[in-house]
Amino acid sequence: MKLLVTGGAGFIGSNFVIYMLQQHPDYKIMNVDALTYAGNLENLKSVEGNPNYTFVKADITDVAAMDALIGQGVDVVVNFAAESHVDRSILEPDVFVKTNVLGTQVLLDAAKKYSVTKFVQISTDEVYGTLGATGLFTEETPLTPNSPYSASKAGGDLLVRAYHETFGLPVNITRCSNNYGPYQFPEKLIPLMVSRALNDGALPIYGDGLNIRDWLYVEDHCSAIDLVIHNGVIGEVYNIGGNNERTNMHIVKTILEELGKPESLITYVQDRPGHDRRYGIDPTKITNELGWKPKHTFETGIKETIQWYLNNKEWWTRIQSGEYQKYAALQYGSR
Ligand code: NAD
Ligand code: TDX
Repeated sequence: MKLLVTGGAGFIGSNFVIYMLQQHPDYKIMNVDALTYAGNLENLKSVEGNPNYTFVKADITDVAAMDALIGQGVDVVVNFAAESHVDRSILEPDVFVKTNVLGTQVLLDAAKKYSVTKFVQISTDEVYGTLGATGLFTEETPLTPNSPYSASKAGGDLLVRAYHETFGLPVNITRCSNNYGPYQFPEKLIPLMVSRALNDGALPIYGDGLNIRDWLYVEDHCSAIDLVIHNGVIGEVYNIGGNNERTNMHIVKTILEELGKPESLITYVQDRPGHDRRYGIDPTKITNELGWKPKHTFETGIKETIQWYLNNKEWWTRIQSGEYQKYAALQYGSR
């Protein structure tokens, strides 16, 4: 099988490339990534030189480049490439629409032209909007995105659906909850808090800290996508989540405890505009229909993750010293 993975130099994409080369050593994997601030080829050092792995630097909005790549006998396209950070989407929504909506459509056109056997769109639970105190997101929950990021992801999802309905393109859409694990860019909650705590910096909690996210260890996400590629029923959406709802405050206190740092580092800052209160995924469909089961509990996953950031300080220190500085200054000021 020949897979085109887009955004494979990012957090989940690079974990997925590594996972797939381990699980399916005979598959050919082509990774296309524009290497934005979030793309980092260092994540893929362990697979460099593998004859079944190739990397191409290109933008998914580039029609000619995507045509040339997918025209090389690609069987399955897995689309991870996206602008992925909610806070950045509030600062500059335009690039989110470009990559997440237009980029998806460019890929869909090439996938249709070359009749790929499947197009898998990696989406997010954020397209469902926010939950109150009760209930869970199912695949039937209406899309009511609240941020420019989630609206752009919903736009991409709707195009994927439309290419299936209109042109018969064989597609699946996966919508997962918050991922955590190795190689996550230190702008997202867990790596941000670990890296700031290690430097004895302030830990910025938005609002009251009681917003809830449903955490999924990245490797468990990868195993779910692998199942969807092989066994997902064409045209279907699959929600992926590990039943790990936690408040942000719980996450931050766990990190502080694990690192032996004081709670006095916690700093309440202005809330994120449009901040979704609670996400919670109902994974019944993928569990019952595809037999997916996560391997990690949150308690083991978070410990392994914190340990990874402790062991790989150079990785995140290098990232934080580059382009990231400009964003951090805008988002967090001098704190
Ligand atoms: P990430 O920001 O770490 O990585 C995104 C990758 O896409 C980067 O390597 C970047 O260089 C690349 N990219 C961006 N724009 C591109 C373009 N125009 N052309 C080609 N490449 C481009 O993101 P992530 O956290 O790994 O998320 C991957 C996917 O999973 C995204 O589609 C995201 O919406 C989705 N998702 C993420 C989470 C999460 O918790 N991280 C949860 C649910 C869904
Ligand atoms: O400094 C912070 N302080 C804070 O309180 C940051 C960065 C976040 N938060 C809060 C906001 C959220 O309630 O922590 C929670 C998690 O924030 P993020 O890590 O930014 O993730 P989230 O907004 O939930 O979105 C993530 O999960 C769904 C990914 O970034 C998306 O790509 C994915 O679709």
